[in-house]
Amino acid sequence: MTVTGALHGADTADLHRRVESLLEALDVAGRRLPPAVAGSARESVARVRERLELGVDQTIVALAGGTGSGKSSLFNAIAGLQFAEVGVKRPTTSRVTACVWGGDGGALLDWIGVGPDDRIERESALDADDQAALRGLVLLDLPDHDSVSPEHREVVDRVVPLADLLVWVVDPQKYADDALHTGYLRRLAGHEASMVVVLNQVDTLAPEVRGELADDLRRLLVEDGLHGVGVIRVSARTGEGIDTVRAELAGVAEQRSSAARRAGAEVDDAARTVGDKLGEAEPAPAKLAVTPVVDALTDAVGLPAVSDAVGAVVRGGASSVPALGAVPADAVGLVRSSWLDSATDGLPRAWGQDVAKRVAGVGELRDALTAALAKVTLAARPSRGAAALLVIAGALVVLALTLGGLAVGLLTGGEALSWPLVGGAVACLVAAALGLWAASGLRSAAGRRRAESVTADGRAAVEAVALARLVEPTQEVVAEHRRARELVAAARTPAPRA
Ligand SMILES: Nc1nc2c(ncn2[C@@H]2O[C@H](COP(=O)(O)OP(=O)(O)O)[C@@H](O)[C@H]2O)c(=O)[nH]1
Ligand SMILES: [Mg+2]
Repeated sequence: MTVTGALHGADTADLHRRVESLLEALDVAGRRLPPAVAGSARESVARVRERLELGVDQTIVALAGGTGSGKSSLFNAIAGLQFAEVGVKRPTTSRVTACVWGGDGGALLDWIGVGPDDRIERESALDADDQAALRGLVLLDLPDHDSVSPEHREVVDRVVPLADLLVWVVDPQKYADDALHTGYLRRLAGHEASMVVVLNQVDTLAPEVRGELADDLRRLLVEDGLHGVGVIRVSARTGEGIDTVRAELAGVAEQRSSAARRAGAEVDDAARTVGDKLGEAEPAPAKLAVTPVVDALTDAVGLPAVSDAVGAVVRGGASSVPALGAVPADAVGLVRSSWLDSATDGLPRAWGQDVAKRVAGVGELRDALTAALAKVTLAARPSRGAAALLVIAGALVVLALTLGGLAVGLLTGGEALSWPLVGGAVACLVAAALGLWAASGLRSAAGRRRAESVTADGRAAVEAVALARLVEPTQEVVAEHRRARELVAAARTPAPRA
């Protein structure tokens, strides 16, 4: 991805991050996005990526103007170097000279078309402090705009729109030339915000006429339709006004480059278009709750009645073990469609359709429910504890009768009434009654427990099917929607500038 020599700083890195987020959102959303939207977002991504290869952290300032206005002299004065050739008529060449502060900007300069011998890097260890304000700046000395060669004008026309700031250099002799105004400046109307005009060679003017001339130039600019464009009085020869120009350039270097802003706007546009095709939020968790599904399905198969019947067998009130009814297809269909209604609420149509495709169909659901319910144990037999108590109570009654019989036998034999025998018989009867009472309590407790366990087993079987075949596939789609939405939001959010 990285192009050797390109100055890839924070703005470039942040735009890469945003582009990757958008691409991931496109991947996650996949076919659920309209193909035209996804396609145009991918085209934007490709364009932005291509531009990012050059890096967008550098700000470009271009010096433009007619032959002899002093562009090259100004270039040298700003750079503090004698690099651009002064007094050379550029109509003979379409070469652009560049000075780069803080990095060589290789890829960007290649792209602009600056030859290897026409670039210089500023900001050495010695003068780093001096030049730090211009870090990230690329200063270009353009071919003369008044060149007769269309090829050279082409260079100017191509580079001017790339510039974060266009410095138009005029001199006192030619600042009012009609060719300059009608041929060029008028075409720049609308770009005032990224433009400044330098009135150079003011050293050739008497101090008292400098202001007048600058006013006249301002008036002409307004006539050109260029409102509010700054005019800076400069002498590249004496250095007058150069600090003002440098301050202007430092202000530009500090800002985000227009390439970064354009790329950011393109990413934002594309991400917004994608985001418009997503829902604002996912369905609330309550809409994805499994309990209502389990309630409806267990009712449909008659689980409550079956649980009660199993309990009755344990209580001893019934003898046959009932079976769970077949799973009715219409009930399954109803449960499934109301699940889809609730779980896809607020999702865009394509996402809702995807949920419907991913969850089990009615037949599959019904088969799975039947299979799961078949494994629920419904076997039941009367409580053993209660049966044991009944046997003991029966034995106690027999014992009481025996003791009573003995007492009666003794009486009829003429003996006195045996109180210990009578007492024993009564005690056995009381114990037998207690045993019967305990047995009935035991039976109903066991019946209740068994009924509850059948209900729990039946619900668990239905819930397992509902989770695996309805809830989980739905949650996958919902999670993908959330991820896509968050990625789009990330693509639209630039990191704060340091
Ligand atoms: N007196 C004076 N001459 C200048 C000034 N700037 C440039 N020149 C001269 O104007 C001529 C053209 O300058 P140059 O920088 O080559 O202009 P360019 O064609 O726009 O690049 C050269 O002879 C320079 O020495 C200035 O501020 N004052
Ligand atoms: Mg020149």
